[in-house]
Amino acid sequence: MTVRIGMIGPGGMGRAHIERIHSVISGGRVVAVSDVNADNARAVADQISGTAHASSQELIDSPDVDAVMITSHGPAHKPDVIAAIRAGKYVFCEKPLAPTADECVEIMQAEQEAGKKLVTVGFMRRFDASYREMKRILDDGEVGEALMVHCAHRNPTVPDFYTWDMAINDTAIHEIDTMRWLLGEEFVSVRVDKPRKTSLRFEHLQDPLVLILTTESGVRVDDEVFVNCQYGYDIQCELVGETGVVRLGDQELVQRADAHGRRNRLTMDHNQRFGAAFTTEVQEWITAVANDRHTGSTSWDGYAAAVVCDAGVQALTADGEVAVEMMPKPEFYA
Ligand code: NAD
Ligand code: ISE
Repeated sequence: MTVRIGMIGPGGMGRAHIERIHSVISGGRVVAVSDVNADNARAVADQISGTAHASSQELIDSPDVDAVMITSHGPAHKPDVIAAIRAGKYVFCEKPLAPTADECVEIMQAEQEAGKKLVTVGFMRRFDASYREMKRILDDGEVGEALMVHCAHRNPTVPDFYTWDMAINDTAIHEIDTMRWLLGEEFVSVRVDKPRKTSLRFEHLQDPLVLILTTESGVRVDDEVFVNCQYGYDIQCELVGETGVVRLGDQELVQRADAHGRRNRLTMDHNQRFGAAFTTEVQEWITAVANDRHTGSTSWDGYAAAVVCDAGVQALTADGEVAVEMMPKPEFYA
């Protein structure tokens, strides 16, 4: 069976997913698209010999669409995720599930009313081979109990529509989700430290910043977010355990040695750095949909990340720590 996918918002991320689905991944095909930018929908539909729908709802209701991928901007996600749930269709939604925890609660309510887990959130780092090996080492007790994790999330530059809160709910959300998954526990507080700002980008941003997060058991996670670092897409993570330390290898690209020295080529964006993780993530989703199963991060994970982000955004303007107030996990997501 080929899973016929309808994609809402085929911009940069969506087109990269289409490329993967049509050239590397098996079992699925993007057959329909919609976009607030109708010209974009038409152009992508022509490229894939598919249908351009006039609205998200029309795409979701189409009998030719088995499952939905949402790759529009975060603030646009909620109504389309809920419409897909109400149509009884599996839906893969790029992160964030929605920009605030309240919106994620509405999505969880709709999903529980449907009585079936239909929503997968695109937290692709859970599928990255290096993070998976780090988790195996921790879970097998090879470095003892986790005490601290040092993370860095650096982008070369961001566009001018990137607002100050996006450092948390668009960028740091990746570490927030990955650390919840890696450590297997929730965060209870967050603080934001604000170092000297880079002069190389927009005045409205606090760039860089450092999130200091604490988990239920007291593990301390620091996350440097620096989205105008100029030199590359540089993702770092070092977990300090009671008996050892494990850190991510440096990038996915080759190391080179020549007359100029020994050096790495750096990845420059998420598609280069996490290309293999995206492929595994989307392949697993398509295979699961074909077998009428849920896979990957749930709406609860989308909600939990959003609660921490909400507290993080508050911490941007607060002095000291902000508590993370999470609702009890519904049995449905246990
Ligand atoms: P983009 O601007 O390139 O594409 C977004 C597309 O959505 C555009 O074509 C836009 O016209 C369309 N759109 C906006 N509002 C819409 C609406 N209400 N209905 C239909 N279409 C709408 O953005 P992008 O960089 O591709 O990001 C898209 C999503 O992917 C975001 O949620 C972003 O956070 C996520 N993303 C994830 C990663 C990752 O590493 N996992 C990386 C980049 C982006
Ligand atoms: C973007 O939306 C992503 O998800 C990237 O992975 C991240 O590095 C970037 O900061 C975000 O804006």
